[in-house]
Amino acid sequence: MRKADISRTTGETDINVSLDLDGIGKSEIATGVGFLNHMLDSLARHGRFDLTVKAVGDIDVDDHHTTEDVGIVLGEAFLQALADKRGIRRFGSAIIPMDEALSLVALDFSGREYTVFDASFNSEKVGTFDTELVEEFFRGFARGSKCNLHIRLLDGKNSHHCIESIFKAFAKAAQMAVALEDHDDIPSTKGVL
Ligand SMILES: [Mn+2]
Repeated sequence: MRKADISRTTGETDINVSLDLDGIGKSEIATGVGFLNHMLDSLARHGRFDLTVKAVGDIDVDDHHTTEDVGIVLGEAFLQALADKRGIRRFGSAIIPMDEALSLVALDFSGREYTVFDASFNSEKVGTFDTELVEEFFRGFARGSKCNLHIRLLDGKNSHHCIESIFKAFAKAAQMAVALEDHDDIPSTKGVL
């Protein structure tokens, strides 16, 4: 069963994540940050992960700690659910449009954190959400999951579309990378990931 349940409490946030990599895309998301809820719902749906995220953070300050920490804990859930990564495809990538926006995401559950984030947005906010937090979320995910994550916004105008295309591309890339192949090996020449 490729599942994980992780709870993490700090002085800034209290986060619970349940993840089933072999789910059907159902989600229960309550982070207190509306746009982040919308993106995590999209991630579960398009990656076909079953995902529960409950977060209580210091959103009276701003959405920074909650967004970053949800990224970290979600990453930790992927790491735990993948266990020794036996049989997985390991690499995944997707180029996904949303109207005029177009995003590329490539990732490798390599066991080593590295993030390249090449996207800038035309507006500082979507709703009440600061668009600069998208990068914080994905840097957190790479840290928690120990993955190599490349994100490029190739085109786009509307910030909501741009960010949503990134999350959808991330969902499809992650779905591809965690997929089980027809072998029982750990996909590394080192024999460990
Ligand atoms: Mn939307």
